[in-house]
Amino acid sequence: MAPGALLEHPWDCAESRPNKRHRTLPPPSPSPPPAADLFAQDTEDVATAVPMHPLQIKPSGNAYTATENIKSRCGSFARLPDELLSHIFESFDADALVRLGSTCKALYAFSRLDDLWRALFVASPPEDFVWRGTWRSTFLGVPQENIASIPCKNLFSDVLYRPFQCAHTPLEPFTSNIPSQNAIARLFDLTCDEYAEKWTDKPFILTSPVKEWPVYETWTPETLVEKYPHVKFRAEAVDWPLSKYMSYMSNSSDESPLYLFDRSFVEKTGITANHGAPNAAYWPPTCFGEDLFSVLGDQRPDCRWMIMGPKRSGSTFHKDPNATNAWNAVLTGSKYWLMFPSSPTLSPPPGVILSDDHSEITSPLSIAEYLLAFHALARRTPGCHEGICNAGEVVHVPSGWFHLVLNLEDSLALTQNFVPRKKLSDVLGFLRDQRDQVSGFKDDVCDQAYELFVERLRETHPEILEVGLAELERKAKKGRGRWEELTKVVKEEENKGFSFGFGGDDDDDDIP
Ligand SMILES: O=C(O)CCC(=O)C(=O)O
Ligand SMILES: [Fe+2]
Repeated sequence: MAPGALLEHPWDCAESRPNKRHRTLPPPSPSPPPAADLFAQDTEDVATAVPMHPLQIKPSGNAYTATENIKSRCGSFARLPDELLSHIFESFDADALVRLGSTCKALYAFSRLDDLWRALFVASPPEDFVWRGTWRSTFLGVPQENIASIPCKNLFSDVLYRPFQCAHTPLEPFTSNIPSQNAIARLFDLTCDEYAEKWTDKPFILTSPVKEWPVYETWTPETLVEKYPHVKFRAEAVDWPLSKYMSYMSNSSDESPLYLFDRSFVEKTGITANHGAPNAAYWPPTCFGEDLFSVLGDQRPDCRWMIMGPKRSGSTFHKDPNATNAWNAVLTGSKYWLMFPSSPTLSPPPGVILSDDHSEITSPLSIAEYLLAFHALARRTPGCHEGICNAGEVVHVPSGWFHLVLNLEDSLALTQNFVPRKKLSDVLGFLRDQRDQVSGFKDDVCDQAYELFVERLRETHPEILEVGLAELERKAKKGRGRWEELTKVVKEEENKGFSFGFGGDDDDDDIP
């Protein structure tokens, strides 16, 4: 049947194209349109491996060849695009969702979107609960085996199908066969001098230091849950006892799995993290040298986290805070890293949009969605670095680099952010000039972080501070020099009676 055959009611095709604000993929139609060629290779490889949707929902494109679309049977709601309908459902409470879901199959399918139930759970987490495999079952307190699954045949919706597809698309094709020119360097270890001279601005993986740590091979999700089953750890917006998080880890299929990211794990587990202490459980790889933020003592910004998550969890593209460098050590599992350098003259990674002041980074909502839409292009983009960090290895993230991280297996990792001597000027510049983006400090320090850091460095490391400030000044001059160079061309042209620079009556004095 021709695509037009279903258009008897204009609202039948209200959701003919996915347009969710952050969802950027073309429809997962049975045969991808030519515009999808950038990622057709990857998506074609994986599309066949996605299982049937449990409610038998199909992507929107299938409506073109179907004889019926059951969305047309949900009364006035049928007039609304799926996108809008799902937004409206976000404002309903559990009772309204259950009631609406019992009126017809299409609304039933909308009411089953598990992200709606995740949001309800997070907004008012029950004091006590049993994780039951989905957010809906957990929130309603109904065991999975008592939940009916009504087939919704002839329902075609990308809004409903897409999260399921992203949660079940195999991701290995994106993380394997890393082109040699993109591969992050793998090294046994580095000396402090080698790091300072050659590696401070580059990503690399060290294969040796983590294997010396007492927590390596003794800290695993299983040993931790045995020791600390009732200790609550932070996982995004919720604090869950570790035993609950572990049952979530082993039995869930969220598109973006809840990620445990706890900054107080040292205090909660009672380990010693001080370098040099006789009973230290781990320590920063020695090549990174002194962390200059340590001069701030307990006024330093948050700097260490324990990270745990199931396969397919991870971090979407971001830069680390306050222009710090970071290391990220895998204790169990493995992580795929995708990184890009950044500078005022470089474009952000494909699929990533920066606000004018660079304070906000927008990219597809989930890692799977990013990989499906942009990975092939990212891989071909100059500056792309990729690598896999296995258990017992540590990756170095240079200051200011964009990075996306995907757990290839259930993983446990420790990470720390630090200020190496070579990057002091960048951190000073960030604290001084991007005050509204400074983060991780306690509230009473945040506004004065630059002044406090300078004061402490002056007391403890005056020569290093001197060098850092001189470097900052040098960079500022270089920046001004470049601006003058650019505007000189305009002025020369103006003197000749012609201007292509800013047009009309623009006055250079107004330009900072
Ligand atoms: O292990 C991960 O998911 C990456 C963590 C990360 O990038 C960070 O802590 O900034
Ligand atoms: Fe990061």
